[in-house]
Amino acid sequence: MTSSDNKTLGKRLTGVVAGAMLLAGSLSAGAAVTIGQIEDFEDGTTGNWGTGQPSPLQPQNIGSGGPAGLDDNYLLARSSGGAGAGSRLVLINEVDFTGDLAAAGVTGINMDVNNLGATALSLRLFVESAKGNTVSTNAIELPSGSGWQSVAFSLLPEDLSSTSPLGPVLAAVTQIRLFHNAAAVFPGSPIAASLGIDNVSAVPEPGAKWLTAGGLCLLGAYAVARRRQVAKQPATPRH
Ligand SMILES: [Ca+2]
Ligand SMILES: [Ca+2]
Repeated sequence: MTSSDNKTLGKRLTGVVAGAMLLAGSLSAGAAVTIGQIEDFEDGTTGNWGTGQPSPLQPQNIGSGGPAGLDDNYLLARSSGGAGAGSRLVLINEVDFTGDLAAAGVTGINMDVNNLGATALSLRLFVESAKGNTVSTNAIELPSGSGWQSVAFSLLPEDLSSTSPLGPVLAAVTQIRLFHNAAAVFPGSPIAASLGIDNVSAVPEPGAKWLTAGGLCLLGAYAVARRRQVAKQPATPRH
């Protein structure tokens, strides 16, 4: 082997190791929440959303009629009202929004929702961890026949109600639930409901927005400075 061969081999090995590390990183990241992940239900599955108890009304993937219309799959969740399994509207996900939300920079979950039932819904998120739980302080009110609406569930501390310290809860999330209740407590009250959801995504921390805002402030300051500089110059007569 020449020295040049050795160098080439070294580069190849470095590439292989780097590739393996990237793969390992992406595999472990796949197990927890990541910014930008989106569930559009186009694979025909329920996208890891289910009901907690043996409900006779299991969520269903509907092949058409999502926000984009024809051929846009969405998930249909139903509840019966009354009592027993299936009486409450709830969708549980134990896969896609787990782990350290704070470390992942996730501070909200956005989705499209459509109230296909006859009763108005008060939608909230319930976040569960081994260190306690938390729930949306304010509901997203969705009237009957709402059509598809894009809604944002905030996971910022100021938008959550919790008896447990929020830090540890959001650092070790084991599942989230989308549910209906007029009050900020889980579980919700029984209701006969029919709810479509689609395009469920994890959204980034406002830190990113603050950065943008900071950048805009700098730009604004620069613009003001420029205007002042321009103003100091003798006015050009208009013709
Ligand atoms: Ca879809
Ligand atoms: Ca489709």
